[in-house]
Amino acid sequence: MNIGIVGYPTYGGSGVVATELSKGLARRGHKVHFMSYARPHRLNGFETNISFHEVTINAYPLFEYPPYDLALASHMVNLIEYQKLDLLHVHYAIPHTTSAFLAKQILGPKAAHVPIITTLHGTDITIVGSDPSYLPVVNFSINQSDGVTAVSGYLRDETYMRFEIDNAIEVIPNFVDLERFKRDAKERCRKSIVQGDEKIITHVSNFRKVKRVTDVAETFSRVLKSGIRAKLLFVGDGPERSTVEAMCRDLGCCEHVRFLGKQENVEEILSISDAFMMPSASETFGLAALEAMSCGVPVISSDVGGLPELNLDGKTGFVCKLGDVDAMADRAIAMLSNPELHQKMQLAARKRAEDFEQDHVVAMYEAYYQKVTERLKKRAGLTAG
Ligand code: GMT
Repeated sequence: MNIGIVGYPTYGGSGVVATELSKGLARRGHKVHFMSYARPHRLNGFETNISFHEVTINAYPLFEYPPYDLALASHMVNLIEYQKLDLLHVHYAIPHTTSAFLAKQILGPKAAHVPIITTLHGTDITIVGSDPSYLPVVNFSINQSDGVTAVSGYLRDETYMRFEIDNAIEVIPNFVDLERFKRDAKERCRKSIVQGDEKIITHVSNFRKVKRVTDVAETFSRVLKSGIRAKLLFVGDGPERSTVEAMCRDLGCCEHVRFLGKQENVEEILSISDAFMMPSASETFGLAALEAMSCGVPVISSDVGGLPELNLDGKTGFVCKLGDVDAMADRAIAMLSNPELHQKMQLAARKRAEDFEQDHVVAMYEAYYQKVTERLKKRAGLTAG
């Protein structure tokens, strides 16, 4: 198929899923046209069958906020028409789904056979999309999509609860490349961070408030106080970074904490980590946790959103009440001080990650594309008849 994919290029799960899905589809012989305002960080080399189309937004003195959604819709019109797209798959509803609807309206009968599929990822439903300033447009646009998927059962249910949705929402979970994200002794790399039996606790995020990075620091400080020797690695960057740095100073644990910033090859760090922390206030799936689990790293997470679907409490790690840093520290201490339990959880984490194997999930998307395309064709046939 000739597939148009739209996603955000920034460090964040929806952009990673859109990019990795593009690569997976391309490997299966499809031609993929990726549209965004910048090249996503995981689409950094030449990929057979993938073309990147940068959506440029021309500045004009009148515009304080240049209308990206319109520039994107124009781009979609061109690609549907001149690249003869068979399907348009947008990741994150705002504003991608609305731009796709507009593009299809503009092309009329010329695009009637081109399905629009929206994948809902998270705050496009739970935070931004539910805001009254966007809700009616998001609700309308989702209903205009020919197919809708959500990355977890939780997100599907939440979408039905918050919006008035006429469409069936199919759950297609996020996925991981098990070959890339795997355990690796890498003793040299480990030794550059820790000594002897010291443990590595890792957190990866874009440091938005919703990630509760300060809970990570508080939990870590309690782990250190228990006598466990450990280092905390913060990977990523974002608005809460300076707050958490100050907190580490106040807690007196700075010398055991390293801020590594944005990393291209996050798997190198995950593959030598002993525990991963995701104490988020909202998380529809938790792709970063899945990547850690694939590297055999048990996850200590909050109990919100889709996290309990992924991280199985007491098996692949621990699921604790949101904000309960004492519980998170207790669980981390119990696991890191018990080698047998730790190893059992490491194996279980990897095993659980295998349920989300990349090719298997890409094939689910492929099957869904077929289903939606057939349905649209049938509908068009019935209308014509
Ligand atoms: O919705 C967001 O906050 C942004 C989005 C992203 O681009 O990072 O994250 C969501 O989508 C990811 C990929 O499907 C999920 O793994 C994340 O759990 C989800 N984030 C939230 O729900 C906060």
